[in-house]
Amino acid sequence: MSSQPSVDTTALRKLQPRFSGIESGHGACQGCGQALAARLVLEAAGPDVIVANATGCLEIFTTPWPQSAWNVPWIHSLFENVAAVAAGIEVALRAQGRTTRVLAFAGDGGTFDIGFQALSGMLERNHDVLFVCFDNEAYMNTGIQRSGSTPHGAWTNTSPAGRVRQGKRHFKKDLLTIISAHGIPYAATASVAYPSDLRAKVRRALDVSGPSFLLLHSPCPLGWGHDSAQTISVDRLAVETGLFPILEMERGKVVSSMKIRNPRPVREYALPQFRFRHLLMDTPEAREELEHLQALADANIERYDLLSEAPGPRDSGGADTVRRGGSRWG
Ligand SMILES: Cc1ncc(C[n+]2csc(CCOP(=O)(O)OP(=O)(O)O)c2C)c(N)n1
Ligand code: SF4
Ligand SMILES: [Mg+2]
Repeated sequence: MSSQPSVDTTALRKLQPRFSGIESGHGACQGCGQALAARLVLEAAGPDVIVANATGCLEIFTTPWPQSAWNVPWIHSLFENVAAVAAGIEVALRAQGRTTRVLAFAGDGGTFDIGFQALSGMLERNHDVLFVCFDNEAYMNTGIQRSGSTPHGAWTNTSPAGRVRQGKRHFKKDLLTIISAHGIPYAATASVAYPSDLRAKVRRALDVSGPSFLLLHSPCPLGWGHDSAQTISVDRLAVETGLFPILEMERGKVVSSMKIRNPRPVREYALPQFRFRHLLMDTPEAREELEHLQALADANIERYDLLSEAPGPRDSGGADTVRRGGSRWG
């Protein structure tokens, strides 16, 4: 009989998160960035919250009737009105003198596109709600259709790649700038590849009084076509290429950014993903589109002054990342 290594379960338990807002056993795909992202947001927000959740993958995979993976009060809204539902909850809680915080969760389709009108109204009316957009850059729940957030050149079922066109023809909508034009107290971007940064931003957003917004890059192995074990490494590359800048804004002004110590070419980001596979072919059209994507990444780096040679407390080459074994939860 082989001897088993002894496991100190008490020590292991101490390494587990203090509060888990979403239980395991839900139906997300393996390696789903959104499932990890939602867990991290709730870990930071704590139990005294109410979540309003727009239709989309997160809502579907956590609530197959009659089960629920949520450990917090949770309500499913329509695809388009989660911000209005959250605003109503916030007003009711305020009228009751309660301090419970309200979170609105939506995908990129429910934020950039169909839910934008309700979101803009919620920000303009100054509701004390944290709106989190889980950005997986397409309408995943209904079978990978392009959204306003899908990056230029990416394949989806409604932005096909072939002889006539090379994936999506339009740019990813610059939502953060549109949000910041509302002059809200706090808006930020974050990535599941940098969990400490992500959790700190959730706490910061909940500390401010008034509306706050978090754009959370959340890889989708099914829709992006990467291996489910590569979710974190792919999202690190989204940051390290400059394609997804990590920023904080207060009242419309950028107040901090995650510096890139070792910028990577977009080819490296595209390589593990099916949705960019056509851009790596040896044709003039593919080369041109890849150059275009690189130019977009370079423009972000320049616009937000993202390059840094020195290691800093918040740089993309730092230690803040998810590691196998979960030893960094705390
Ligand atoms: C008014 C309306 N139109 C279309 C749908 C169908 N629908 C449900 S979820 C979804 C896609 C959601 O995409 P996104 O918000 O990006 O979330 P994801 O599934 O990618 O996480 C669509 C089109 C709907 N429920 N309601
Ligand atoms: S389709 Fe994508 S977003 Fe939806 S559960 Fe699967 S990995 Fe997650
Ligand atoms: Mg989506």
